[in-house]
Amino acid sequence: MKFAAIAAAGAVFAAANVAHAANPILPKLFTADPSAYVEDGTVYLYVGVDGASTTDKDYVMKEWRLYSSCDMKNWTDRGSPIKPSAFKWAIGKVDAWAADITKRNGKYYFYATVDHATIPGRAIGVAVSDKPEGPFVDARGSALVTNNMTLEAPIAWDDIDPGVFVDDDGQAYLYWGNTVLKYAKLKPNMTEFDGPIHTVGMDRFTEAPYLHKHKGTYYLSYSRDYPETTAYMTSASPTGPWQFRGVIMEKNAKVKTIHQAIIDFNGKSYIFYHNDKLPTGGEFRRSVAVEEFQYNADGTIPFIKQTKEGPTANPSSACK
Ligand code: FUB
Repeated sequence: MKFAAIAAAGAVFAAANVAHAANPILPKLFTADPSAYVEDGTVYLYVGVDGASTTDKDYVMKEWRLYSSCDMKNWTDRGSPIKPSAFKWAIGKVDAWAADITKRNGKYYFYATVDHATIPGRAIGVAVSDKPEGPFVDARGSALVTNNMTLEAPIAWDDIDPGVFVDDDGQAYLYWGNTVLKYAKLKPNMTEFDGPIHTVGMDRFTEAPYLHKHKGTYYLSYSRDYPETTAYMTSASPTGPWQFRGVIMEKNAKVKTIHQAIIDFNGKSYIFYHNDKLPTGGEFRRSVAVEEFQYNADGTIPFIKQTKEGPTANPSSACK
């Protein structure tokens, strides 16, 4: 091929991989449970793929996928960094439930909810990679959390939705849960707990705990009630005590879940979530969306409306 033809082919390929997004931001797939990680002026967005048909009555989640953006408007498909089958102890078929990622000591750790093959119920595994785009491999060869390790809620799905956070002093924490909120400290190897599993006594917690820090305050956001709204609490410490601060996003019209992730990127703040707004969307056919917001002067988070437009472009000069 001559240069012009190669360039044209490249442009077509690039266009095919980049979504110029209003909300929902990934219009070609049904996606859910966003987790976002920021590094080098780049936002890495990890989602579970909702593969259910319009008649399916449960989640059909065969893989997690990664998208990246330099401006919060254009999203590049980076493929699948890991599938649930990476966890050999899991059923590993349609169980790519919510996940979260962080970096520690130069490695990337991906905490994921899957179905355990031999211990009935959902479980949490941890996978590791040298790069945010993966590939990720099972870091333990066994589950980090299994359903029989926590007995406060008599359900098979109370050990789901890991939210991982590394504090400025290097200490890492894992929050997770459905119905009952739990957390534990992680050892520096990120694959073992350092001490006991704690529960956080609180009303109306459903799932999707997500811990982040902004200007010295710890924010623990989560899904509340069912159908879910997004609510949050704050504390001066990553382990509480927590002060309830209110609801920041209203429930969806059709889908009962909402699952948020909150980041700062290039001087602005954003919340990812999922809704049901792609055509034929619904309970098991969700779509990830994002909104920009500004913290109030006192550090509280305002109520955030879902929009069709999504954020305006915020190009990062640091993006690689
Ligand atoms: O995607 C499966 C489950 O639905 C997630 O683990 C929950 O957070 C809810 O979004």
